[in-house]
Amino acid sequence: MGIFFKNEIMKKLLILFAISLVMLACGTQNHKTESTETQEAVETIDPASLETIEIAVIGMTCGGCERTVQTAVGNLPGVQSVKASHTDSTALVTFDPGQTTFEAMKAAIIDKGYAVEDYAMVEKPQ
Ligand SMILES: [Cu+2]
Repeated sequence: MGIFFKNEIMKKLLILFAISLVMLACGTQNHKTESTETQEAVETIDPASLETIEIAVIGMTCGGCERTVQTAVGNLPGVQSVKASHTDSTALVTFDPGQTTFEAMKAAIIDKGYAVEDYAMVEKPQ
């Protein structure tokens, strides 16, 4: 019990030491990191309001095409996940309908050189 207790104190001292090192490192770099901190926008998505649609995307021929579509749609606000498939010619998108629309996704996909036919709602798992 006594040894265990000592180890716990050592562990806490080491953690404190590590924390103070990190704080020192941060303190010396503050003037450099401040300009990039604005990127961290807080995006709040209510899981209950999410919808999933399957978009018919024409023209994808490989994994690279899938990634292009996924990135284009994924960059839209409120999009939680995108799974594109060139074999099925689909993109499965889960998103907050309060923040983006099918029309916005369609425009983003067309902008990358693919065609969009239509979309279908995907039932939420209950
Ligand atoms: Cu491709």
